[in-house]
Amino acid sequence: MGGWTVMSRGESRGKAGVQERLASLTSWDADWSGLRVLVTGIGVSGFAAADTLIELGACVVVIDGSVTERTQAQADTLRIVGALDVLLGPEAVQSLPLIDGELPDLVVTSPGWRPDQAVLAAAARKDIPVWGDVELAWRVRTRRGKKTADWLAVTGTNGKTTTVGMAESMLRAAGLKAVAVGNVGKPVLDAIREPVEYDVFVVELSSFQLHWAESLSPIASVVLNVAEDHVDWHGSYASYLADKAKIYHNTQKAAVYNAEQIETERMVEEADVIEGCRAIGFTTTTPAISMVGVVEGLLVDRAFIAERRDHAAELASIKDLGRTAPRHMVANALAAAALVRAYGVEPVAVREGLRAYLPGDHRIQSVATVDGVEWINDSKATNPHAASASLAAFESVVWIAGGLSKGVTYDELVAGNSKRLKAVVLIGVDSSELAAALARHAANVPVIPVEAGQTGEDRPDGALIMARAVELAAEAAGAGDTVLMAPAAASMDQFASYAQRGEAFVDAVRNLVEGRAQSKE
Ligand code: UMA
Repeated sequence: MGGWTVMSRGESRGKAGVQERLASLTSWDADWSGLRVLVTGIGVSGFAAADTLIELGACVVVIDGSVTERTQAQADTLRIVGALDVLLGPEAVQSLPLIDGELPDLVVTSPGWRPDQAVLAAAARKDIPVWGDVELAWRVRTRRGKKTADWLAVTGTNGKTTTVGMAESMLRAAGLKAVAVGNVGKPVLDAIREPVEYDVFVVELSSFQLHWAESLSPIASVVLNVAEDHVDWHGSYASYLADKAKIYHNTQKAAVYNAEQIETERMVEEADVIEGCRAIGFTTTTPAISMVGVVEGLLVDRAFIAERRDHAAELASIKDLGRTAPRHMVANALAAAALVRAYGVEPVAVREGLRAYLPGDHRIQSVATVDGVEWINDSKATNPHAASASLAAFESVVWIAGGLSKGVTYDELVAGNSKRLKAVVLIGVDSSELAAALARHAANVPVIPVEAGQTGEDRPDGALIMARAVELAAEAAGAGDTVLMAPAAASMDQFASYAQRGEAFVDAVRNLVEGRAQSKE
């Protein structure tokens, strides 16, 4: 072919053309047809993203590294509804697939996929934009003939799920149609596609989801707290913080920060917010102006009332939070209150919402008291910061801990709580980091390892491991002690999820209670 070559369609359209097209995709009614999209992951969020894109008329290919009954069933469904292709297995996630003979215009990724994963790294090299499912959700949130829900956004190392639950409850008490979505478990895209006309989404955002989000502009947003977590995914603690800080970007009315954690205030100071957006602090002590806080057992507002210079409005009492309200629960309630107050919710609905809020299982859940020993399930404590908040609530603890450590350090956690520890029962396939921290800072506390017991095909039997851990903890504990299962680590080395780890603990404790009752008969 003398002197010239045939350009593929992708090339002829050119990168600038694709970028321009992507920039125009800011509503459900935009022209998504024929857009070549690669969706990575076929879990909860990948499925929702692929399903949405197919509905929008895009050409969708989905890839996932694992071949299980679940992924195969999801793949079958997506093929039926119109996915161009679904590729499963380790080889499917090694390189960028072609869609209709060309490279994808866009990648929409599931949050669990690390940026250095082979396909995502290849997309970066080829300058192919990568969005998360939440970025996609933001872009399709408006739809002709349907109400557009406002967004209140929540992130933080710990307390996200509680805070979105509390805010949802407060908004509902105010008569609004509200739902908690995002990392809490229900993809935002699912809520958007429901026939319900929601007023508000309370969106829980993980650092992973924030990493892949660019254009969100919530009415109010909060970083509850920050502590070392997910360092392996982000590459460093600094990158983790930078991704968390993105939540404040383009916030419209209130950027809410933790007045007891300077890092969160700095994030607000540095954020590029919408003009007129206010910085609002929350504190578990007396609030300064433009803060919500606590005065004599009452949750009060010095931010959203006209007389805030010398007055505070009562929102609720700490007692409205239930029997035991540790400090971090009060902090979560205040953060939720700040978000909904920024949205115009009246104080009375804050109180009613808190009273109606039922915290989920696996969060400092009292399971039983047997022979003077209280058994607590805090399987949700998947990092040192959460476990530390939990340990701080008890005097003398037999601590069940360990698991997948996510590259964090345990020195501060162990050193700060060594006085409360009576014994430690160690679970986890490799809990050597935690064991080493215990040896350094709590040398005289007995550490009792539970052998992994390779009983399953490729996963140890979680139920057996937990039953053994509970047995060993029962031997170590005496009247007045608390057995606290707050592992400070993720569960996936021995259990399917933190929920399953918690259920295994609850079952084992119940078996213990029944066994003791029978032996007394
Ligand atoms: N996969 C690969 N290759 C990879 C990684 C994953 O093929 O390198 C595949 C898996 O085989 C699986 C799918 O991708 O089929 C899973 O994707 P995912 O890990 O992103 O999980 P989803 O099922 O889409 O769930 C995600 C969140 N998971 C994570 O961020 C890890 C859920 O948060 C969230 O509820 C859901 O989207 C809806 O938004 C869970 C979580 O653990 C609860 N979050 C972390 C936390 O809270 O600390 C951030």
